[in-house]
Amino acid sequence: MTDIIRNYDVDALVKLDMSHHLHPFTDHKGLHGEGGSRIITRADGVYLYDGHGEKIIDGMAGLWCVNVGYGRKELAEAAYRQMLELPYYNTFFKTAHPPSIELAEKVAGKLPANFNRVFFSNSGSEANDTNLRLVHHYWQSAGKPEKVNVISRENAYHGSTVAGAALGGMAPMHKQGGKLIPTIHHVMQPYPFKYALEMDPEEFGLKAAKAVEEKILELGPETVAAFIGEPIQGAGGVIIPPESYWPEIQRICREYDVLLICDEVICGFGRTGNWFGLETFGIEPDLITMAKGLSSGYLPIAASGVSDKVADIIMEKGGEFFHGYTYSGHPAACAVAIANIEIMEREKLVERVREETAPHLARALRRFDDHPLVGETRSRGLLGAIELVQDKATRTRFKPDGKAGGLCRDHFVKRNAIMRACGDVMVMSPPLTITTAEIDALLDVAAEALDATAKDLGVM
Ligand code: PXG
Repeated sequence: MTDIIRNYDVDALVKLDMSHHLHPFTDHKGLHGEGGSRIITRADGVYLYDGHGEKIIDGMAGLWCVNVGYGRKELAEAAYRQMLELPYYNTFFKTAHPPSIELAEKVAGKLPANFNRVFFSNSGSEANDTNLRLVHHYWQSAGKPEKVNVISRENAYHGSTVAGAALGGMAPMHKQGGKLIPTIHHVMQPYPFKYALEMDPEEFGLKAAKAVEEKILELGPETVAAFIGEPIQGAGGVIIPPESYWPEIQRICREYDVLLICDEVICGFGRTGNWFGLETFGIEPDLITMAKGLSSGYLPIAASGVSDKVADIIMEKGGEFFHGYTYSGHPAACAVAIANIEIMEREKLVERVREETAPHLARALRRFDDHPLVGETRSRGLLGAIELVQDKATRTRFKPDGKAGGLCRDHFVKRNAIMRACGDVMVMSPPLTITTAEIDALLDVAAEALDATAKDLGVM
């Protein structure tokens, strides 16, 4: 528990927020119309507290990131000690500092054996920018500069910088930005619930992977540089691919000499019951994107994992990689990330997810299978989803898209619980420290929220 509990003038803060603060992914007209933001003032374990002292169970670990839970003094102390010793120095121009070196070694030790190097940045978006730049640098170093095209999936989320948004497959983001990067292309996502009503899911998994092969052939394999994918698509709605999907993607990338980028921003650091989602699905990537769980969100830090295949060519060829951020490998953020990984190791959080809480969540979600609003529940590790539909048999959605999800999310909020609505999919991604009893408590709220939503929609 935190020692400092301040009292805030919540109403004044809400007004100031509306006057001066622009929020990410927000319709400000709508927000102001509803009276402004909820002010979160502190947190502990899996609970948040708002300015009125309400206790809220956080089924999203912030934004899929607070893996070790809130209130970890050890992480605050790691930052404090590092700031006193060396608050900042850069890692450009032939310098480094102990935390950046120690963290690079620690992260490389968690990655597959053919990954020995990491490049630091400050967010998942930046790490994906870095990976895209590394892809181009690699192919130029390898003497194949014509390999420039990158393939991603529809509804993927890879960040919000220009490269992040272009790599992602979020149609509304693309509409606001025009065609952001013309060498980035999108194919169908491996989303059986949406696309495989009358098809065997494993057969569908192969079909979705084949879409990548078709795109490679359409563009010309000699022009295709990389494929990027999240092991499980998070912000797209916790889309868990059939088992057949990733092995086939792997085969295709090898056959056409296409680099595979595994975006582990959500799946990494224990979320799927392994240190990385690539272990859960048997993926063997060339580049890995990490952020969020790397520091459990206590300070911003992200990293690109670089395989020997990529690093060796770049190093053999030589020449400067004209890329980096002022805060690449920030000492305090690195110190926190090291302490965060140590907590995960000491408390065996990955094992706990795999052996205890993930199987519990999978079982517990089944209670909703017969609910009139629920088309499917699914989970892997501590990523869970509940699909909301108007018609269970045909999987028809309510109109307009997102209405049912929005109503359901609001019923959660009213009950002091957080699950996120991705359109009409309710998703959860709680801290990895959540107990089975806390999972049950969250799902008890889900039961009430689903019933209330069904009533709103005239289904119950
Ligand atoms: N890749 C993946 C797979 C992500 O989920 C990013 C990259 C970008 O990370 P940064 O640190 O630049 O935000 C993400 C981030 C949501 C939501 O509403 C999801 C993310 C970020 C913000 C909101 O589900 N994912």
